[in-house]
Amino acid sequence: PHAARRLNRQRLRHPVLAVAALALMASGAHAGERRDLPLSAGWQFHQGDVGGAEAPAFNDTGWATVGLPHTWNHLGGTAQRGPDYNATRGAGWYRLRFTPPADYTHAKVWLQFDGASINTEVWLNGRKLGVHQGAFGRFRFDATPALKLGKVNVLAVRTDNSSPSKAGSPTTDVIPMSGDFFLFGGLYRQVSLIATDPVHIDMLDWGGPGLYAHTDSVDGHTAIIAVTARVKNDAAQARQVVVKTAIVDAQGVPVATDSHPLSLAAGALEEPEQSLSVPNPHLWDGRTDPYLYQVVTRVETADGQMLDQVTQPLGIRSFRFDPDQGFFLNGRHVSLHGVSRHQDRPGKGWAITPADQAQDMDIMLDLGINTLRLAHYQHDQAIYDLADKDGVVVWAEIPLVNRTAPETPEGDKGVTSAAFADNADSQLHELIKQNYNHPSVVTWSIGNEVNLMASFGRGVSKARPLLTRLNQAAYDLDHTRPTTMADCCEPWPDQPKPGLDVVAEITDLLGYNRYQGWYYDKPEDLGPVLDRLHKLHPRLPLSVSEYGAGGALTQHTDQAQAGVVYAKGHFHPEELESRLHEIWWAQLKARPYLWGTFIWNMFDFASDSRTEGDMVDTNDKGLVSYDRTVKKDVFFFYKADWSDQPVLHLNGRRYVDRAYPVTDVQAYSNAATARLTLNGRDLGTAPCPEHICRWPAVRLDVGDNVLVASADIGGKAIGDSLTWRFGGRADEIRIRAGASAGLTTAAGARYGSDAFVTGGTPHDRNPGPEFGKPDTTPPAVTGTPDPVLFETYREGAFRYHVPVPAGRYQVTLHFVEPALAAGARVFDVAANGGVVVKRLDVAAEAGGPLKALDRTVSVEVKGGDGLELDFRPVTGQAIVCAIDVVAAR
Ligand code: GCB
Repeated sequence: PHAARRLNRQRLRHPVLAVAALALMASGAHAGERRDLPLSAGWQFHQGDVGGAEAPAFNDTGWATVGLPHTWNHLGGTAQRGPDYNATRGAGWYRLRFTPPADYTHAKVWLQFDGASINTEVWLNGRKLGVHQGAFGRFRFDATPALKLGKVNVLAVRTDNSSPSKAGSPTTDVIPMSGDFFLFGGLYRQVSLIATDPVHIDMLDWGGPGLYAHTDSVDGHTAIIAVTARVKNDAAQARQVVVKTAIVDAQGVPVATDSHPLSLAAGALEEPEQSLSVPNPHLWDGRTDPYLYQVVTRVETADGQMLDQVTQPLGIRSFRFDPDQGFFLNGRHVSLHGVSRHQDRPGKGWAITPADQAQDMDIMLDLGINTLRLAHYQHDQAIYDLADKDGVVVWAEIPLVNRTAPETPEGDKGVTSAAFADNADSQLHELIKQNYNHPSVVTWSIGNEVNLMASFGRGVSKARPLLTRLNQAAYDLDHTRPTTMADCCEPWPDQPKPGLDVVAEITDLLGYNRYQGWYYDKPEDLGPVLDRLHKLHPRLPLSVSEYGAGGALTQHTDQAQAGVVYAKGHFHPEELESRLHEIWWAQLKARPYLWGTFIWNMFDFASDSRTEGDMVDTNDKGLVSYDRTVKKDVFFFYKADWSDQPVLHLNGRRYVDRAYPVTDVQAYSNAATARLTLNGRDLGTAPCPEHICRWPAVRLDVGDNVLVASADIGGKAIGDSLTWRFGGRADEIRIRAGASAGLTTAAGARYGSDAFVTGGTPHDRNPGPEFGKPDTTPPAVTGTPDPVLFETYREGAFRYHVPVPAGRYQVTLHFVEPALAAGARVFDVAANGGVVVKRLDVAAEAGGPLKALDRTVSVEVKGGDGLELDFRPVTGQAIVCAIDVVAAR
């Protein structure tokens, strides 16, 4: 018997054989298998509106021929803006001629759209099948009455992604109203024609599979699986059927079966519930062991003829969330760390392929995530399938973003229209029904930053009634998963914000989107802020649903790792993104009460409201570039912590042309120590605490600098290398005080960004256009050919330790008084202890504010300790805009 069973297993190893496994249960032959005809190729497309295109005879010969997935929008990832995106939001028409097989006789035929954006109207042979509102859910129409078998049919589809604020737009009540992401238009997922028997598992259940399974209970010996099939009889006569369900293991072997006779009146829908007991269940255990069963339900005639069959994934697992201890999977604590992801790519927009989905998942797994927030809407089934298969725990959500009321004057007062609320509810139904069976999904999110507008002082948030309705709907649809949402703006008890709802404690769990040190506060504030929120809501399991910083591949700053970190407008140096994450992650990791943390964002993504970093229409907070080709340095910081692969990555590989002859060198690694050489010279072995290896104050050669790092991880040698260039001189250092970016003057002098400094505070009179803030132009400084050099300054009591070799130097200090009158600011400057500038009053000497003033002194630097410039206030605060230290020649 043993051998026989083995043979049986081998024969059944192929998943397709799961079908055969079920056939073993059946007493006779079967006929009615579903037929699925993809409608991907040969569509005619017209961008814009056109009258009468739904009519079969309409002449579309001038239209473009396209295949699915398709969108007409192409946005983001470019340095220059293309055609105004608003012009490309509107209608797009698609027409397809196709011939369904003549042998679909007695069948029901359904048109399935896996997702179309945003408002979709569908006609078949001139007959309107329906409208779907919402860009993300799958939807189906009954095509049977309009379909002509064996003949040419004409399918016409009008999609419309007009902004909801446009007069007459069909999207005025369709969520989302707004958000920091672009809503691409069109048939951006697949369309297919599915034929079933008149007696079938329901096709019109919010786009869902019609078959729903969950684990009722599980212990070491047995799992009880509850399976509900919605069985529909669209035939004109009553039918006697048998609903047969099997749970099939990963080898294709049925491990539990159940048979349920059912009487179906004509037109009836029945929902028999079956309870199956799986002995010795093999658990779905996250990334450790994402074991999957399948639920196969088949409807048969009383004499064993198959009428319909549906297969769904099943992962047997239990999980819970604890407000103090975080997340538990199958009774074991798992600290969930991961990312959020958007579904777009350059050139393709949302019209991405299964290969793109798989590549995204591969990159995320390589990073080492064990959780994924699929923001801010329902993604394609492919990615939930991959999460099941790879054991990634998923936060799934609906696109209720920023606003819980329509974009109308009424909506600005927080008044939600019935249509708006119903649409949010429909999209929640679609999300839950369509993703119910994915073991990866552990929570349904009903909203994101719903009181952001009110926190900006724009409109009023009265989110509670709608959120309460959605929360209840989620429970009614699925009692097995808790609800959650992502909050931006909860005010402190001591800082009330009038007109702003506190939405915490509506849902079972909560996520906070936190940008301490990016949009507000300081990066070190993140942990204390979370502790306050945890104290405020002691029974509420909390996560950080977003944290992140922009990182541009072509923008760089010096010495961010030494503590000079601040962002300026659209200037998003990659080094700053890395540094902020180092500070944030140390704090998040130290807070075990958080059930999960989600970096915003895995990939750069399109957002028409943004210009930042080096790109327009792009949010550059990705760990990976929009086109997926570049992993930013910070990717390797997390990979070193999260993945079990050996990591050694030298940072700054895109900052090739260096401003300073002396710089810290840093690598991310999960080795204990790493060794560094520069042009073959040994720079020593550095420890790598918290996965950061650092070689401070490395002196570069003039010309090329080949840096090679090496380490040993578990007996395996690992290495990384990069080449920097230093085109300046070893005995010349020019520092732009207070600035995050370097600068080259009109005369060609190269300044690095602020560095080598302790104390004081950086200031920028021209912070540049910032997200959500008006652009500013500072008043110009006179008396200099380089006014930009005088836009930034450092102020306070501070010291620069300039690493120049011994010798005589000309030290030029550049000053401007930004605002104060003569007498208000007086200070000394000492060089290596001796006062070289005494009682300087910039306003008095320059003749008033905003007038440039230079002071040059000659200083002898002895020994190897470099030059220390000490700015000592006498009255008010000291100040400096730039410092040149140039060897006297
Ligand atoms: C948020 C939003 C997200 C934005 C992100 C950002 O809080 O939820 O949609 O993209 O901030 O980058 O500002």
